[in-house]
Amino acid sequence: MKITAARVIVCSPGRNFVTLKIETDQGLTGLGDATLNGRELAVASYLQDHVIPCLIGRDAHRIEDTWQVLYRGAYWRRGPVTMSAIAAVDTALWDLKAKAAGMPLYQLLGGASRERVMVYCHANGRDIEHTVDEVLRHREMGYVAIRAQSGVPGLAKVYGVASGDQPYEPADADLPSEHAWATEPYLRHVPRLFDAVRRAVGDEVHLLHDVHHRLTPIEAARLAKDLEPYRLFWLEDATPAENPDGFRLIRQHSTTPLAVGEVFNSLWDCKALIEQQLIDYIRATVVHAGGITHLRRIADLAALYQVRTGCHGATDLSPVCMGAALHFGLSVSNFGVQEHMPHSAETDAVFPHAYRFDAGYMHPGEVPGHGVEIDEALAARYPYRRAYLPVNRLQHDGTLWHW
Ligand code: CS2
Ligand code: MG
Repeated sequence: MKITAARVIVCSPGRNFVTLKIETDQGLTGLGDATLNGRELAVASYLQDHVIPCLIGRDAHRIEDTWQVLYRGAYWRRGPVTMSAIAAVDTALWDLKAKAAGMPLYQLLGGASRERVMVYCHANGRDIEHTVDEVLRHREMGYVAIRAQSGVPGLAKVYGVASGDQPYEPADADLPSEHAWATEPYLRHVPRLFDAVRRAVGDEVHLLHDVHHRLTPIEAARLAKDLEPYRLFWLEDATPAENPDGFRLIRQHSTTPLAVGEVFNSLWDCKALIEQQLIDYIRATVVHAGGITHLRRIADLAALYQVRTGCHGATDLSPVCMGAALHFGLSVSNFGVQEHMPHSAETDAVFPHAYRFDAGYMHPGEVPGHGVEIDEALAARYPYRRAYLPVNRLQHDGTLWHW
């Protein structure tokens, strides 16, 4: 099965997505997600200008060899742009191989290890009361794992919490907006939030929280310790992870499970944290961590240390990534949970998909391939719009704060 053509489709049905479509001489096409929030066009150019010319004429079945050629052959290894581009090719080739085999992708990954994939949702509120209501509302929708984030008294805007009634979108402006941050009110507020949420929802629901890398290691240790009574499923991105020793410090003080890795793009980002058992869940995902091929390697290393998967699944990862992640999640032995932040109706219309949600769980469907397609005519009606993630500055003096 020879690759005859490939193209990059950039569209913005509510938000920006970059999609790679590979065509073959068998008439089959494969799709891969290449979206890197806020840096979309860099990946589009990497694919268009540097990768696609190398793909034409290659055997689409040679997934591993193609991965190695793109990774090692570039000389310049790793990095989010490179790894998202490789991921798009890899995902499209797995899609093609599964279509050629007439099987859903999870069958090629070893078959199902479970009946369905547990997902967690986002319950965001302007204050504690509103967040409790949102947690209960999502519980009613059937979710068994719920991430709770709330506005913090004294802070005008908090990342991860929507303003007004609009659904939350991480990239909120065409130039980075600036949010004021203060650590002390946040550290006081979050335990109060989880006290209220746990009382309202009971013991049977998994509760999660995302710190978005805003704390120093010792502040993160304090929060992890203060949250112990509420028995979180995980505390995410408690401190930036470039230095794995920061997580050792948190570990020394708390038994709250830790998740990290949505910004990781390679096994090498995960290695020390996994091998030294400093984390419990690895959040690397298909699109940013080199595709299905590389994510399987990360999961296999994690399995040796009883670290489970918890793939990133925010709305800036396209339905193509979600479909691939669900096949991966259904098949991988050390699955933990999959993030589910539903896409807008516009996005879902551009990307028709076989995956489905049912009472807190998802299933990738039984369609050959990963089960996600793109309506190119509809996509063309939504041109790219520049959109950036915000930055944080300390409220009292304007110092740029983490991430
Ligand atoms: C978040 C995301 O889903 C998450 O856990 O951290 O909103 C993340 O900030 C965005 O995907 C960044 O693009
Ligand atoms: Mg996160």
